[in-house]
Amino acid sequence: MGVEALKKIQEEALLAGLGIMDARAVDEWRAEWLGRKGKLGMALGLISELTASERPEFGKVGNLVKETLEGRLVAMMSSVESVEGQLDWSFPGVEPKVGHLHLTSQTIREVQNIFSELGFRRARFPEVDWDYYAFESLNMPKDHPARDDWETFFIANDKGRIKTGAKGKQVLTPHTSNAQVREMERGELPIRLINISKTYRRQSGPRHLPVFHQFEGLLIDEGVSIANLKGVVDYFVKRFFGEGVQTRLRPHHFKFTEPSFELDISCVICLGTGTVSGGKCRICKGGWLELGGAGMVHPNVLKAGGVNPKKYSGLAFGWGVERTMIMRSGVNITDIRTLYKNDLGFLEQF
Ligand code: FA5
Repeated sequence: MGVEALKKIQEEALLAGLGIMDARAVDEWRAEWLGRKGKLGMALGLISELTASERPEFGKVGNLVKETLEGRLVAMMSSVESVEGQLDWSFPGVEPKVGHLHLTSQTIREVQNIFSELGFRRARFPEVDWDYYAFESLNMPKDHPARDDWETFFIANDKGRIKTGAKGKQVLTPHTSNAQVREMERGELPIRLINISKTYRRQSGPRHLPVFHQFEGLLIDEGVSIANLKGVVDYFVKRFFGEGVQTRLRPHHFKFTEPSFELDISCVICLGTGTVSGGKCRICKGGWLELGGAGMVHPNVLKAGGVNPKKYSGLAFGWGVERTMIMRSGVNITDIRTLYKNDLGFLEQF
């Protein structure tokens, strides 16, 4: 036993003291290193075994080590006191909150899964796109009044001017139909596509969101007919809303489909009867609910995408994710904007 052993004890004791945060551990540390039967005390007791010439040096180093460890003990005690003054270590812990996906994300996944059962591949396209893909290639020439229906947001440059390029103005996609020609341009046929994306319109109200989601289906192949359209929408509606729900194609007009339809489903609340407990159903108007637009892809749109309309035909549909999910829940959300108010009391129900 020599001075090196004392220095080693100091080093080990200081190391063992690192990170001590509570009074009991401080006390244990004190007993282990500075107590009467502690490691330093035991080592100092061995001085009697040293020669007379070794003892003065050993005694001097021993005192220094003792002072160092006592100084550390005082420091540990005061830091534990200040921490324990603020924290009650005996207090039960707080369980971390585990969240879940937002209702919209849940619905998007479900829609994607249902269409994948029919072989539709999910794709995404730019949400900041050119006028050409949002409108012009969809048989909606510049200044066509039908464009006003989409109430589009345009992107301005830093001088406040609308950004333009070779494919026209830059827009926030007002509908997911920009997927149509973009997908055709990839040059792979046949196409079975489901595009689920954010869409943007200058609208806000109880039934309108400025940012919402649509899902757009596109099927292009040889011999695609309205019967296929009815079959695809029927499959989705029965999987999503339930076996008993009926579909109806109602004539409508879109520039990019011919013929065009609005797709209605029988009301999930009154089961298509229009009445609940003898009174008028408060959800639907006469037994039907409007889901969204659909139709057979216009030959001009096929041509814009480089697809020969004499050989191929296609079906397309585009519906709002939020409106579709609200219809199913039967929850009478009187204001669609409730979905995005981050009200946990509301969101945790789903
Ligand atoms: C369209 O956007 C067409 N592109 C749909 C289409 C695609 C037709 C392919 C034919 C072929 P429309 O503007 O009707 O159509 O919008 C479709 C659906 O989006 C509506 O039925 C509604 O469910 C939803 N929607 C539209 N605007 C809003 C809004 N501001 N907030 C929430 N949902 C909306």
